[in-house]
Amino acid sequence: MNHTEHLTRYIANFVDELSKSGLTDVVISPGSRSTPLALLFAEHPDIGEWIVLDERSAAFFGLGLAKQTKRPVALLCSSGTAAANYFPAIVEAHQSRVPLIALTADRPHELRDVGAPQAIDQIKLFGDYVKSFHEMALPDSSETSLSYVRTRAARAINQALSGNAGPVHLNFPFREPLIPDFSLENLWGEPLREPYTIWHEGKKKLSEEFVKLLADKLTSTKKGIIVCGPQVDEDLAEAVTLLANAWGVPVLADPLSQIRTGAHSTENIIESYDAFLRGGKIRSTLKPDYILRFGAMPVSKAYLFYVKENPDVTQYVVESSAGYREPVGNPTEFIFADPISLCSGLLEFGAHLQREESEWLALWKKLNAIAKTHLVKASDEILTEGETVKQLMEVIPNNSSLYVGNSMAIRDVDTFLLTGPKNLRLLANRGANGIDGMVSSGIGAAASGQPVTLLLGDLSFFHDMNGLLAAKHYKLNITILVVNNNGGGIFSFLPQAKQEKHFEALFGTPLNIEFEQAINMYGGFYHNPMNIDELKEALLKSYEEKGLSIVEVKTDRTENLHWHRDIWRDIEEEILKSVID
Ligand SMILES: Cc1ncc(C[n+]2csc(CCOP(=O)(O)OP(=O)(O)O)c2C)c(N)n1
Ligand SMILES: [Mg+2]
Repeated sequence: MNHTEHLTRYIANFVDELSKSGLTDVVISPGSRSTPLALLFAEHPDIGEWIVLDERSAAFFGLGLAKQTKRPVALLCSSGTAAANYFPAIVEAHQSRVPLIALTADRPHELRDVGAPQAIDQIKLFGDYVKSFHEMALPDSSETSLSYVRTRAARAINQALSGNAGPVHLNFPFREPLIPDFSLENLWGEPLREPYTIWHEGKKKLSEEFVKLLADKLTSTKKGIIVCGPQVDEDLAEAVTLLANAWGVPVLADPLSQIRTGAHSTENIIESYDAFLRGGKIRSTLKPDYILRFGAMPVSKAYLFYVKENPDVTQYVVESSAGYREPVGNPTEFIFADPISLCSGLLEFGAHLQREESEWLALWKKLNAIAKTHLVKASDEILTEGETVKQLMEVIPNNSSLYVGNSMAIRDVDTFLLTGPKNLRLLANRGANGIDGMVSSGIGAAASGQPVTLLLGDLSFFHDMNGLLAAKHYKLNITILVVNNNGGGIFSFLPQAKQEKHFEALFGTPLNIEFEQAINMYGGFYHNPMNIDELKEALLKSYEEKGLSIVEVKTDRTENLHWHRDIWRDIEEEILKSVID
């Protein structure tokens, strides 16, 4: 057997096993060393490929697609700095538990560390940010090698998905020539063969005895709270709200919890806690007996203060597999169990205890109602940042996804995503909170074919304008709402804002550029609404348009700061006057 046949059979078996293990999408960046994988991916009938030139953008595109589809996505690039450009998305995938399979091509071993072109040390390039790294053997098509390469493909998918999902990295050394031979008989191996390796993994469950003990303990107190932080399982909403309703406790729901909106009961959901927990006196009045949290730590800083101020309150943090997501440092009981089964177990054992609405629950609901009244108060015609997000929530289509950028975007969504029946999926890169890769992530999510709106700030948009190319290239439908306050608006809320001499240069960092020209370059529709009616109209139009639509709202950072502070002050004043004294 010659070199080409060894190479072809080895890589064809690898690609085929990825497909048999559930891989449907690969994001490929062009390069020579990765040729065998690129060509065989392109040739495989059941794997779709997305070609994205810039590897940094390609990896975020894959991340967005994997987040939206909840399926693993493979990334393929050439050797050298190409691979290093995957790093930010790998970090985000690790921290937000997204299954990515990074496949990097490499020089063969004799060309490493000898001054060969485009050669860097790719061994364990992503350090501990991947769940596993494996240096693949050189291509060979002996039976042993084909069984090895299939096993490695299946293991990569399993490792990416099992427990807390995350990225894995396989590094492929290739010798030239790199072109496979598609004409080989049985290119993909035995056509009807089952997957090479199959895993069966169960959900974690605690003993009935423990669940009963926990239910007894929690229902023996009156002032519990359930908190739902960022998490992706849509089915949790039903289970957790049934429990909260039965126990008569409030559910503080983060915007990324998938619990604020939907067909489940939202009567005990508190969504405006970020606004009213800003007041120190209000926080101290709301001392809970316990906190039962599902998902990651919520976005809200006010909630973080609230937890910090109650170090003596037992926190129960539920993780479906494992993890330590308790940044406050309070004593915590971690519960590693499937959240939905845990809710139904707790409900079964503790259902008899609470029925009528407690004063505790009524108080939370009252504060929530006051905060909401201020937040939804009809404003004048000025298109503030808050108003922009509020309007978006009104017109965003049912059964669609909202990908939210970091900085003020996620905070404004925290404020304005109010409970309601709309079926929305909320996505964000909150693993590492980067302002990088947001355009690519949103467009990657749109590559699933489902409708996506991306909301982000101007610096985040600028940071990843390269990402727009994929939308043009693949004619993907996406609405991108850019809140352009000409700089980093979030910094105006921080103590740095008082450093007037250096603030604009170091933190405000205005771009002073016209995005419209860039959008024309990528063939996008462009809207620049000047008031609330125009914004609504522009958004509705963007949902009708086929392809890339950008709605740019120009706002003012200082005005935004005052607007937020005024509302928070009004909410606190009213609560202190009418509810808590
Ligand atoms: C990759 C990366 N670089 C820098 C930061 C620090 N950072 C946080 S918010 C922010 C400004 C974001 O500005 P913009 O996207 O316009 O949002 P705004 O604050 O105006 O809402 C920066 C630079 C970060 N989070 N990630
Ligand atoms: Mg900005």
